[in-house]
Amino acid sequence: MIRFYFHPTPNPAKVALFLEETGLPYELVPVDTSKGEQHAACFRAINPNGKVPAIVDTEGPGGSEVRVFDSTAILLYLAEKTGKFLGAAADRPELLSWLLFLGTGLGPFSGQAVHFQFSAPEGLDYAVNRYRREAERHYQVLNDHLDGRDHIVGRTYTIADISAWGWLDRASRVRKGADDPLGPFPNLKRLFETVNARPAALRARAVGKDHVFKKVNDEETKRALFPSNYPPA
Ligand SMILES: N[C@@H](CCC(=O)N[C@@H](CS)C(=O)NCC(=O)O)C(=O)O
Repeated sequence: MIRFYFHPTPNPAKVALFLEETGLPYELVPVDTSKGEQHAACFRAINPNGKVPAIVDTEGPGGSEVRVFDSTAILLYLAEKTGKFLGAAADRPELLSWLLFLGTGLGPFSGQAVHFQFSAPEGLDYAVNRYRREAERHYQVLNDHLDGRDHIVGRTYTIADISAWGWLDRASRVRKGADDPLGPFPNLKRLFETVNARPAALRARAVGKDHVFKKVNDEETKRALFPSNYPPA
């Protein structure tokens, strides 16, 4: 059994999509990051970085219980465990390269672009430009790579495509104000729409819907999500 520590945000969404694609049995454990539940000692024991997603696999290597944190690590771990969505062995160098490109580049720059356009105090134009344009530059790199390709790696759907879906889903926030946020990146748009049309993507979007997550962005939420800028009172 997999325990899946979840909040309805882009990095957990990647794991939700993988789990729904494979049908691996899992138990959802909501972590309300707007309430600060990611900082609880019991959750830090599972992810010392205090972020979602994380999983506990009660049947890990050798039958032992293991934790895995960080969306890219979880995708790799579960793909190796199940043998699904890893692509061809000959393409492993490409798979690792694109997974890390997404996990350390496209994702974090997208996240910071959203932060500076929606959550930071106004007037920080340099930061907005820096992160938004870097996110767009990553979009362009992936868009160019996808020219003439249906998938990011090899000829099949892999965890790289699953990983990309998580943050591409937030393109309208990354490119705030754009009418068609993926329009200038047609290959990326095609990839997103292909993944998004999969039945598992519909199920992944429904994950956690029966849990009420906090929506209000008050002082408690700012302290929970941005502790370096909003230290405890
Ligand atoms: N590198 C990590 C990043 C995880 C991450 O930033 N998660 C966000 C949600 S998408 C989170 O937990 N935010 C709450 C917080 O930062 O306190 C991953 O890919 O899993």
